Amino acid sequence: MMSDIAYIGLGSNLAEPIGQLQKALTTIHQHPNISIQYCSHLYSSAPMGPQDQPNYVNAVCKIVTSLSPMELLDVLQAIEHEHGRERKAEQWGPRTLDLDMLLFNNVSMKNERLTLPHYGMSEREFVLVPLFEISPDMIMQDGKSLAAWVSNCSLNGLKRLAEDIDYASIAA
Ligand code: PH2
Ligand code: MG
Ligand code: MG
Repeated sequence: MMSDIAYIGLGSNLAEPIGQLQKALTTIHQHPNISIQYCSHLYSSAPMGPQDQPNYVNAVCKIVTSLSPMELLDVLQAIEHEHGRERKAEQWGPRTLDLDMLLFNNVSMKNERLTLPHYGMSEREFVLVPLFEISPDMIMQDGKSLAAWVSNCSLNGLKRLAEDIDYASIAA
């Protein structure tokens, strides 16, 4: 039964970012134990971290799954790897594809591979705004509304892109 709910943040700033996200969503949805329920619009965001890298394309999707958090992490990292992601020493450097597990039900956990909820969410406009688009009524782990988190976060020039995800090809 796919009854657990998770939110995934997608990001790319190399090698045709929109195509990277489109392809990643298709691959995620093809997994027998994962189904994509909604995806936000695509956003262009200024790089967090080193500034000498291209802008990112970011989005957030909501999935249902029968996988555990660690199994889901394995799947997401395998997909990053298939997309030519190289793990580099530089923190927050450019990447072809980043898939971050933001939330998994109401699970709170921390080990050397995974922290839930994702540790950086509250300061990242490129996570909060797309998340708000697909789950406007969400209450966060500190008891505040997602709407309050969004209004406390600097938007840093975040822009919704005109291009949309092609849902027909995800579900094909
Ligand atoms: N991801 C990073 C580093 N910096 N900046 C933006 N705007 N969007 C990202 O997804 C992003 C980033 C490392 O995961
Ligand atoms: Mg990330
Ligand atoms: Mg990551």
